[in-house]
Amino acid sequence: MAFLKFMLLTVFATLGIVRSETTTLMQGPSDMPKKRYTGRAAFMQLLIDEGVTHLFGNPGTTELAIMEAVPQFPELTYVLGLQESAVVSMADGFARASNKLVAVNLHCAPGLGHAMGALYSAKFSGSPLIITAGQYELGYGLQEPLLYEPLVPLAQPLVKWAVEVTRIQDLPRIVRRAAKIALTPPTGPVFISLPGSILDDEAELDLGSPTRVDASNRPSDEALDRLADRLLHAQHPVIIAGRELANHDAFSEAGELAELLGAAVYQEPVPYNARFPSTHRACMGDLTRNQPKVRETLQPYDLLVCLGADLLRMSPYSPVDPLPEEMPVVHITERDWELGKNYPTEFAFRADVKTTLSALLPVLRSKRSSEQASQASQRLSELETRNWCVQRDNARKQTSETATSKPIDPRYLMMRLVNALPHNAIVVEEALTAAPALASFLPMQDPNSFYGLASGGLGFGLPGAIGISLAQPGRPVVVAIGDGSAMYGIQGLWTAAHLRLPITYVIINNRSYRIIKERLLASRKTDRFIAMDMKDPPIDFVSLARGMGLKACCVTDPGDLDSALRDAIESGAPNLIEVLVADGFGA
Ligand SMILES: Cc1ncc(C[n+]2csc(CCOP(=O)(O)OP(=O)(O)O)c2C)c(N)n1
Ligand SMILES: [Mg+2]
Repeated sequence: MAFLKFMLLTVFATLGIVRSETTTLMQGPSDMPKKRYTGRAAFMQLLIDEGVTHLFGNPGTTELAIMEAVPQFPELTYVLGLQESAVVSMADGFARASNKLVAVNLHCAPGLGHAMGALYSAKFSGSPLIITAGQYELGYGLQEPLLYEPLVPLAQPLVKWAVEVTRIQDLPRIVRRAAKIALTPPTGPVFISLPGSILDDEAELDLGSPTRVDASNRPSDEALDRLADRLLHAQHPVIIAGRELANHDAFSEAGELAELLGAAVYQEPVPYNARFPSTHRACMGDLTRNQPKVRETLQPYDLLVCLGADLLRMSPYSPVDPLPEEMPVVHITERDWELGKNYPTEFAFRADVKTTLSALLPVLRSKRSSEQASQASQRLSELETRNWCVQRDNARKQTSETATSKPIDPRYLMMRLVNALPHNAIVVEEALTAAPALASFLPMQDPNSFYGLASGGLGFGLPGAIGISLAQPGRPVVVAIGDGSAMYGIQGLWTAAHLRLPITYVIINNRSYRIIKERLLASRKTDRFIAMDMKDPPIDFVSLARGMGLKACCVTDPGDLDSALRDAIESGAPNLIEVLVADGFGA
């Protein structure tokens, strides 16, 4: 029948009639070769077709159909996490370190519930995850069995799209659409609820093919021309370098922009990733999230260029606005939501930061007068007297004075940790009160050299490092993590050991939530610290790690740090080093 219709339409088309229908018939899904699939096999095949290589999960009864299919699809590696929050953090880490689509399979409502904090972080980082969860057979939920709750409304607030499959025939369209949505900037997680009856159903299906939206766009030549004039007329330009520079491998373009303009460069306040090479002579380091300090830092400048960054995303409230009054803003980002979100923006471009800079640089080079060039080079010479490298030298001198302090000074630990890193190491940071010291010693190098606590939601770092390691095989991963933070994702230790990943966990153990104490003292002027200590009993991280199959040791003497760190990193095996550090309040 289909053949007859095809022949007829071909004849009509030759005569110039119903041309579009013919095209539809030849290219449309209905006439593509169909094959018989179970829902579970179609789901797995669709993920593979979309380029997914890893499925992170934690199985239960409602996921058994998937678990039955897993061995038949060896192209897709199943990674087991022992709690759903850890599962999503691992997937988030993989996505952040690869920019690739990643799949997750969680256990119905309680599993998705466990994962919500990690899903918040994945949303914050814009990780392209297809999160799925098993659901009861369609209709059975009405009887309210154990573990039942509708899943779509649970996931909805934290994803770009949430849907339940209600017919096996929709599975290809849903997975294809989910992949397209997750990967189209602004990228982010999506959610699919998979009822058992769909996974066990069978049908003739055309799986279709992926759609990728080309988002490598740039402003028009005319707009770039105006932008170049604006930039060259600034007397004191400053650049905020953001995560998109790392995601799009645009460090050299951003570096050249800084050179041409003689602009200071600050890394954006959210430590998503490396953002900008620290050893560039215009790099002034991290902008911080202290509003008065940010305002004071930016005050001397007369033009703010926000490159692939969020415009001054802060954390705790302050009555002081971080952006100085009347500061003109140029903002280039692929995330249109960020443009003009909090501040009026003179030039707002929704564009790919690398494509845009590549087109802008030649315009700047040709337009820049010799006077502008000499002013830019004067500004660069001035920046070189106080840039990140100069600040690092000062921090090293100051910190060396604490070399023999006991308990170990956390800043000294950070200095030794950075010193022990091989050139290709990746650092994962969830270090809270030790984070500023780490930032002062650790040079951001290649775009994959660093991943920080971006969303503020604790629990990413420990399991996130597993996904990062899987996405960047061959690179040693070192995790600098607070004792409090480590406990939000501790189950990840087992997966790191199970997969024998080259990860060294450095637990900065001050036996407390030091940052919460400091904030209580600073903002509420009280030192009655309730529920901020983990001293009674103390947490024994060495036993925890050994209990989950990692090598582990505890360092109390600063003189033992170098050898412990080197041995652990060089072993190429999963390791944990617990370091007892000063708690900041005399112990
Ligand atoms: C999911 C989550 N729960 C609670 C918090 C609140 N919180 C922020 S920092 C912190 C303490 C972190 O302690 P630790 O990792 O030991 O670092 P330290 O402050 O001691 O340097 C807590 C509980 C949070 N940010 N996220
Ligand atoms: Mg602590």
